[in-house]
Amino acid sequence: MTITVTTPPVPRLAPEWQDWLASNVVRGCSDADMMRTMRDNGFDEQYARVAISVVRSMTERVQQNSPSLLTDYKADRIRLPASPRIRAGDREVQVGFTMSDPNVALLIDVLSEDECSKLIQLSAGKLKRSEVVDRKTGGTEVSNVRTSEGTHFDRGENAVIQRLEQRVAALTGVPVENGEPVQILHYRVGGEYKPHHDYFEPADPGSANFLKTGGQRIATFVFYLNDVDSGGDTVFPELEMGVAARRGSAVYFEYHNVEGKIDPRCLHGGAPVVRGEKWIATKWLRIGPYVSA
Ligand code: PD2
Ligand code: ZN
Repeated sequence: MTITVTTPPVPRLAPEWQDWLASNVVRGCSDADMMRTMRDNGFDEQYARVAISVVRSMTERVQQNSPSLLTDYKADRIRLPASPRIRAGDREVQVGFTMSDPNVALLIDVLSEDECSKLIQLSAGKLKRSEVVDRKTGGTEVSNVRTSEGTHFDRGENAVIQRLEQRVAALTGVPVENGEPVQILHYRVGGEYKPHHDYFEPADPGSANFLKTGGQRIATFVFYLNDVDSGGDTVFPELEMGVAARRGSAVYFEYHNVEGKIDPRCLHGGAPVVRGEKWIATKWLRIGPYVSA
C-alpha cells in the first residue's frame, strides 16, 4: 500500500510584503521589529520567521555584491520626536528646533562639556589636512573647498565615542553599525567647508567606490565641541538658515524626502571662522551596515 502525504502549498509572500521586508533590512531593522509588524498583520509566526530570514539573506547578498543598487530609502517625516526634551539613551537632550521637508533638527546638550574637551584632547596630536571626495575616481584629494584639519575615531574606539554612537542610534533608530567612524575637524581663522552635499551623487562615476562600504549616506550629525568666537556657522543656503556653533549641541539633517528621492536642498557648508577656532565631530549614517574599505 502506498501512502501519499500531501502538504498544503505554502502561500507566496505578496510582492508588497517582500519589498517592505527588503527595505527594512536595508534600513537596518531588527528581525524582532519586522516580526512584530507581520504578527500584527495576521501572519503566522513560523511563516513570518522564514519569510524574514529568506528576504534578509537575499537582500544582504545583493547588498554585498552591489550596494549601489540599494539606494531605495525614504525619510520619515522627521525621525526625531518633536518635543522640547527627548531621551537620547543615557542623556536627556533639548530640541532647539525641528523642521521637516527637508528634515533638520538642532539638538542642545547632546554632549557634555567634559565629553567635548576629551574628544578635542584625544584628537589634537593627530590632525592631518582634510580631504574631499574625488567625484570622478572615487578617491580623495586636498581641496580649498575644505580648509580644515581632521582625524577620526573608529566605531566604539573609546568610551566617549561609544556614548556618542549610542545617543545617535537612540535618537534616530538607525543602528550603530550603520555609522561611519566619527570625524573630528578643526578649523582655524579663515577655515571653512564650502557648501556641498554629504550624499554620494548617484551620477558621479566615483560614487560606486563609496557605495560599496554600506550603501548611500542618509543623514549627518555635526556636533560642536567648542563655542566659536565669531563665524563658523553651519549654513544651509537653500533653506536660508544658519546654525551657530555652541559647545555640546549638534545639528542633524537628512538627505532623502518622503518619496525616497535625494533632496538637494540639504546643501550645507561650514562658514569661515572669523575669530577663534572651531572644533566639530561629524557622524554620517548609511543605509546599511558600514564596513571600512
Ligand atoms: O563645519 C561644519 O559646520 C560642517 C558643515 C557641513 C561640516 C560638514 N558639513 C561636514 O563635515 O560634512
Ligand atoms: Zn557636510
